[in-house]
Amino acid sequence: MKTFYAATHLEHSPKEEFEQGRATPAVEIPERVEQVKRRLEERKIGPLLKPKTFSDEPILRIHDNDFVRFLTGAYPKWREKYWNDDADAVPSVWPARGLREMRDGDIEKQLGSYCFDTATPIGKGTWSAAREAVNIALSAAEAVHGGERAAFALARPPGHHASSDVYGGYCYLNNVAIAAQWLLDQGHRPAILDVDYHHGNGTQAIFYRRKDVFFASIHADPSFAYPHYLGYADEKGEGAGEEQNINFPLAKKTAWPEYSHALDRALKAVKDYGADVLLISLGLDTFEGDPICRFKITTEDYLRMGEAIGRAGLPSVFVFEGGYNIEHLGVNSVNVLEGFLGA
Ligand code: Q9C
Ligand code: ZN
Repeated sequence: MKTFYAATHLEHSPKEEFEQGRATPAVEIPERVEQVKRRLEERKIGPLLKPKTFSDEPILRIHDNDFVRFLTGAYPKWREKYWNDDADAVPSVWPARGLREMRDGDIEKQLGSYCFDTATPIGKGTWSAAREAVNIALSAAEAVHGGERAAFALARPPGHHASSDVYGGYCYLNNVAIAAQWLLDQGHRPAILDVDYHHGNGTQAIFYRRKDVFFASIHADPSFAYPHYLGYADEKGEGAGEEQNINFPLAKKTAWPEYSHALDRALKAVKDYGADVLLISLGLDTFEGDPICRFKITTEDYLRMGEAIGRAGLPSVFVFEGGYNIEHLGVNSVNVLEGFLGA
């Protein structure tokens, strides 16, 4: 299996995020992708390739122009305002009910308008890394479009929490949505399966009123887990997108028996939709040893997860998302790919 990788992500290296009332060490760090890269090399499952550079056009099929322009210039603008400080850009005030949403002007207004949490800092290397992650996802999509059975986009920052004009959850541009749209534009019928521990709220929002991209997500029930405000079972799509969205919110401590049941149902929905290409938002934060999540998926289970996805028999684009146990992340990720290849 071809993997696409670029070193650009190393420059996106957040030091801390803010949650539970305080600054905590960042978990979405460069070492994540480097661990997976090392494991891929160890297991020799295929070549590691540099991504091609795509134009902005595929990004603008998903994201608003003003949002992309904001992200491109946010860090310099922040630095200009806070020139005697070196902290990353994080919002501190939001246009909640009763306030006016104003996307232009002062960087503080823009941050609050475009970002939905305090966990997603913009630093010096953030934009170039997010932009390159899109190249990586598109290169993997292009490989599959060209006839490969599967490809792996080893990209960070992740993407599935970002919608057309809002970022958050360590995500800036929605890599998997951009790749799905690109495949659609080449004449495919794509479906997205999101197995990250957290609901893919950005991806869901992007395709919620559309019938041309199917979305299935298996995740921790948002009644207790991030992103809290989306990902419930009654969200089934709207308008033209009715019944084209399916959520499987699962309980704390979910282990393989219950997980695999949801996975089988999600894959059946993808098959019933008649997808001819599958994109997988591959988060490994369902792991029993993940530092910020609460599922009980084991290293062995990831082989079975890959096999189940492989049995669906669809050309597949794996796009890297979350997963924060650095030590086990390489083995767990590559187990999914090896399970897939063995199916
Ligand atoms: N106390 C991804 O996995 N913070 N994003 C959660 C829990 C944000 C996760 C707080 C989690 C974002 C791609
Ligand atoms: Zn996650």
